[in-house]
Amino acid sequence: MGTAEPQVAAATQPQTIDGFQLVIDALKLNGIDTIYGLPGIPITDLTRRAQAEGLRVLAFRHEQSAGYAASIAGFLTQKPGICLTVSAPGFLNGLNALAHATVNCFPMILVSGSSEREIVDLQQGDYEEMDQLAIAKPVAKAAFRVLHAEDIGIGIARAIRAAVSGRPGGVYLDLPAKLFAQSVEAEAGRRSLIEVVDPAPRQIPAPEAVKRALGLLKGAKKPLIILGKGAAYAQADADIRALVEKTGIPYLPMSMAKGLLPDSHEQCASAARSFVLPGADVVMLIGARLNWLLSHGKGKTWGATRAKDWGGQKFVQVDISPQEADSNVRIDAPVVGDIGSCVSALLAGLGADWPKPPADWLKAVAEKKTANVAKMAETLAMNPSPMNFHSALAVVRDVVKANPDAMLVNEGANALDFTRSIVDMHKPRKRIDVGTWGIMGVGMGYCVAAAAVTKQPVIAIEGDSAFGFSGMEVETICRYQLPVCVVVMNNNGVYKGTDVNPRGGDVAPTVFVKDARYEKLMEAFGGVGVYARTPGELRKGLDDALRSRRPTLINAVIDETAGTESGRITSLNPTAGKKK
Ligand code: ADP
Ligand code: TZD
Ligand code: MG
Repeated sequence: MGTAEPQVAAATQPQTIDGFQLVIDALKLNGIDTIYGLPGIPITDLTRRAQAEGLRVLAFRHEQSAGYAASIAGFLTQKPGICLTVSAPGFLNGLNALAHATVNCFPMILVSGSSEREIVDLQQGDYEEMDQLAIAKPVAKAAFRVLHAEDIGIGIARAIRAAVSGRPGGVYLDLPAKLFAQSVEAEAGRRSLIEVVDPAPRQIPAPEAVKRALGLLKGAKKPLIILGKGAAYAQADADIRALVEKTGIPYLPMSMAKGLLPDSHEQCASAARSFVLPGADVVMLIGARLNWLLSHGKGKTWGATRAKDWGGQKFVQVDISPQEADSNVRIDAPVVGDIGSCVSALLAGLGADWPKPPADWLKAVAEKKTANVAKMAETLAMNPSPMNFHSALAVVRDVVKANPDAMLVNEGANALDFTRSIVDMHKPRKRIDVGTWGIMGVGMGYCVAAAAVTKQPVIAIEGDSAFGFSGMEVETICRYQLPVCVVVMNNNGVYKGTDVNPRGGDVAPTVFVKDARYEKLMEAFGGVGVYARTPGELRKGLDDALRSRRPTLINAVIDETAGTESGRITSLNPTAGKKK
């Protein structure tokens, strides 16, 4: 008899939903399936409950790696990568990645728990007290804070739109601890969530802008196309290839645009870079900025006599940001819109009788390319002992060719520059690297995200210094049993291992412990360690790793004298008396 009463009471009790659940539901509603993060107050339960609700929660050893993972997941998927951190110190550890995402135009949302607003704002000394929103703003594309559970849906919708629409970037979302425990009536809570409709709307270029660009290209005697990582991000691969092939114009891929068309393509001018940049008269940039990586469109690289002078090329720039044009030199034909729409409009405008570029230009580019490829082949064929960057990377080049679906992660100085020029890419979005800032530390975070997102094997070519920034994440790689093979190009230091402290005592600042056994780090967590002193040993290690898909670290012993200061950008080092 008495049992009926409590049931009636339960039925009339309003059902509620808490802040934790609303965050999870909002993410799921928007197709987010993975969180990259590191638990702790106040978000530990969020990580647990997200996992229990079927989201993949990948927990890292340092928030910076989780952030880099989220940023590159954004690049690969066109959905915001989510990085979840605790307050103040965890937030700050993630901040570098947020800035990296913004600078590189990768969509990412850094979600951080934060402390009590009332105490933070009065600076009364709360646990991990910090005004995180204010600190995130200058490095984020947008930053939001949610104070009430009923606004979680709006907060997440705004963050998603800000991250992926227009020029993508890093967004900060501040979730104060109190929010998670707040409850709202379940039905109202559910109605407050937003499934974002068309988060990255197409932006169609103006017809007259397309016409202007085509007119300029048509009149060119020595045209060149430069593809950047914006073009890779856009996933308009077939149309980009068609545009390049139908115009017959030689093209240069920027680092992360390698493979958009296979590097072996006959129109690829990578091997003639220092010939085509100064030689071209009309250059079409597609998703590439004229920043330092392209010498700002000025100076000797572009055929000018003095460093600050413009080279005289005319530029077409295809970009989603209307403010990008004229940032460094005059852009004669800006085409503003999303790359998919722009490239398809350009293609449509080519018509049936588009003339190929003048034969003497194509011949000159081809000759330069053949000569440089032959020179490089000679260097690559040498087999010095100890190995140098070339003999080791000749092996990597062959392995990547045999495994074109594998992801290639790359960071370091010489380890970066030589890999970029020696290892051909065969498919789009397979190469991910240090990006616009030339940042060290992205490596292991990228490996985890690349494996999680693509399910393909990952090969990471890492300078020994670069690897050190995120080396502890080999535990993360082992924990999730990811098919990642890390190759540490071990030359005993930053650029080289040969510097000497003229005063004796401490070793030079660029030098590490000699012959460090990095492979044992992987073994410590159950992965495979390989010590490779010859190209044959390196080849075997890579082949075994790709076959077994077991976490592997190959310690590739490289001649410690082989590198150069700062790799290919020695000239950026300030030196006394140098005029810039
Ligand atoms: P890279 O370093 O490869 O030269 P950048 O990062 O300098 O490339 O340039 C990428 C450019 O691509 C940015 O200016 C960005 O605004 C643009 N971009 C990114 N995504 C898109 C897109 N979907 N459509 C058009 N432009 C885009
Ligand atoms: N810190 C961060 C976050 N990013 C950086 N780019 C640097 C420092 C400076 N830096 C470079 O630009 S490359 C590099 C550093 C420290 C490491 C180069 O050494 P490596 O590569 O072992 O990774 P190589 O093959 O020895 O040149
Ligand atoms: Mg090194």
